[in-house]
Amino acid sequence: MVSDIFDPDRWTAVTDDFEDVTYHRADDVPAVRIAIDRPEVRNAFRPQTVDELYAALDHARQQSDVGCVLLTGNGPSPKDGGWAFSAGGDQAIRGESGYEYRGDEDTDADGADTGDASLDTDTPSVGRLHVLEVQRLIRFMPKPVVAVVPGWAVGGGHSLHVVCDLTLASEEHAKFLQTDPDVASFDGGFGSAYLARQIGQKKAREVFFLGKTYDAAEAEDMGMVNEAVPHEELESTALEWATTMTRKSPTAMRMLKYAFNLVDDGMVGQQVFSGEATRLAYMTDEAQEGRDAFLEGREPDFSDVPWHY
Ligand code: S0N
Repeated sequence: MVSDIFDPDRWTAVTDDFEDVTYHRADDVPAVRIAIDRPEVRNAFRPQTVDELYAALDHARQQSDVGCVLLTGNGPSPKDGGWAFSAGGDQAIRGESGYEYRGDEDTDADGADTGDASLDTDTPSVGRLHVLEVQRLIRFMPKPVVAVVPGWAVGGGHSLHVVCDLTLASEEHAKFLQTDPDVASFDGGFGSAYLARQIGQKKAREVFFLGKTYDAAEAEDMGMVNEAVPHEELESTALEWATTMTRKSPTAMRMLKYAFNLVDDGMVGQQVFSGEATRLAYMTDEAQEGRDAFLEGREPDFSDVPWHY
């Protein structure tokens, strides 16, 4: 079961190939729903989860008829009925230099190293925090990504909601907690610095240094959640948001997202914003005259182009 607040009549699976992630496309809205599907461990992510998240997000990025991504966690847990967006990195398989394995090929069912993967060419020999690649994909996604938080958002799971463009939370079950320093981990990027942009330096330091748990209403007051809604309305509200956003100008939405990013993203932000501006410029007669002049071996004639003011 995906989730008991998920309406199967409104969605079609994009793929059934993933083990840790479900990926659906809405039938009546140009939006997709990508969900971590490990409710029995509060949707903690192992490397395979991160790989599948990345693959689904990258697929969604490339769909020119998809204008919004909903990122969530399936639930409730079959063990105890608990809900989660994500409890971050799966601590059961964390190695000495990070999350070391990809796939199941050299681990047993519990993730323990069985030592029989010496010739695996796609298994990195050093740990790497490739969930940061997922964060960057969300950050640079040319369409809004909404974190739909049905329960716990903790550690690296908290960072994932922070980096999303908007956060919608379950009034009854959403809980926000940073345990990074408890498990000797630290997201010094978007998870903390961008969080401080959202809720201020003092509050962001409190989130990490005191490790308090905040409910949806508190998180909304702090400015890291856009809205808290009754649990049973979470998925339908997310689809309403997707409907609203996907009716707007795709170009304006993309340029606005990159403009919001630009102030914090330095030269990379400038590069991304400028790349989109160049794409728009290429559509003008002026750009086509420049191209044609080169191809025809003549000087370009920009004399008809106004110097806008
Ligand atoms: C989420 C918590 C608060 C839920 O508590 P609750 O409701 O009492 O449930 P539990 O009984 O504790 O949990 C239910 C079952 O789920 C398992 N489980 C929960 N979280 C994890 C986890 N992270 N890894 C593995 N298993 C998990 C429980 O063990 C339990 O299983 P059973 O039923 O078999 O006993 C509570 O569970 C909690 O505090 N969880 C741990 C949260 C945590 O510390 N997460 C890791 C934080 N660190 C990271 O995420 C790494 C970050 C990272 O890699 C990074 C570094 C630098 C830059 C970026 C990142 C990044 O990832 O973003």
